[in-house]
Amino acid sequence: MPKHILITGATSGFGLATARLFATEGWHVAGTGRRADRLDALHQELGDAFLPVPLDMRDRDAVMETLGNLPGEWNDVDVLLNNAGAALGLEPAQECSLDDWDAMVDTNIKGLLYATRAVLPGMVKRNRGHIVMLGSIAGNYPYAGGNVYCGSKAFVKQFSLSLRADLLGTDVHVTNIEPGLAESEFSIVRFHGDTEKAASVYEGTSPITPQDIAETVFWVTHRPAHININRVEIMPICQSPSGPMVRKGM
Ligand code: NDP
Ligand code: 8X3
Repeated sequence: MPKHILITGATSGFGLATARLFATEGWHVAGTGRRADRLDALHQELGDAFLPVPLDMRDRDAVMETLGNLPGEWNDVDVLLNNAGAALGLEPAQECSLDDWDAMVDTNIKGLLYATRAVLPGMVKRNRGHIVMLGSIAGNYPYAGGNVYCGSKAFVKQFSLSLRADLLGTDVHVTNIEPGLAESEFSIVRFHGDTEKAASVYEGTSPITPQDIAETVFWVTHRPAHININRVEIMPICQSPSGPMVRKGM
């Protein structure tokens, strides 16, 4: 009997690479995304091992109804990968678009909460399962222009740890994966479709790849059942944490 992973945001980047890896390893993969054409293409590629679930994670009723009632065996979710998310804009807070802020809060925080709430009761009832979050180093280290994105990922980190506390006494696992610089469509989305600006982020670097993250998701979900990987922070070797900034001449 194949195991089941539900991946939010399977149309691109980390989610897409994870869908491919888990399907190759014999898992059944349900994947959400707003771009139904990409979900259909993945369905063509992976066949019956893939269930396309077109969904906007910001739509609370649709997420609760759809992810809480997946068809047949698909509803016994072994792993939920809370991956759908975005950074929008890199302006200082006083110049940011409120629409961008709303979209980040609604997707990175609220969408993740809805998916978790939809799937968690079944996991607790079955007394098995694993919720894997795509947090970020942005939840650990602030940077200029990161404002709400950093805040949303700090929320994901603390929510993951709090879930562990709520789930104590069950065999449901929770892990927050916290990548640094990684190349996907992330920066194209951040810069609202400006592909040149997005490419410049990765120029002269060897960033994390979506495959690296897929392998990390696979690793954390294949540890012995008696342990829980709470957090995994990953950077490319060309990146390091930096300390607080100093303004001189004041
Ligand atoms: P991509 O932009 O390549 O992929 C984002 C995915 O999220 C897409 O499948 C997209 O699907 C989905 N998504 C976004 N908004 C919604 C929504 N409202 N409803 C449903 N799906 C949505 O980025 P990454 O793969 O890089 O990002 C994946 C996660 O990893 C995000 O949470 C991101 O914050 C995090 N992350 C990324 C890093 C990076 O540097 N790339 C580093 C650290 C963390 P669609 O557009 O079809 O709806
Ligand atoms: C993505 C990594 O540093 O661009 O979460 O915020 S960063």
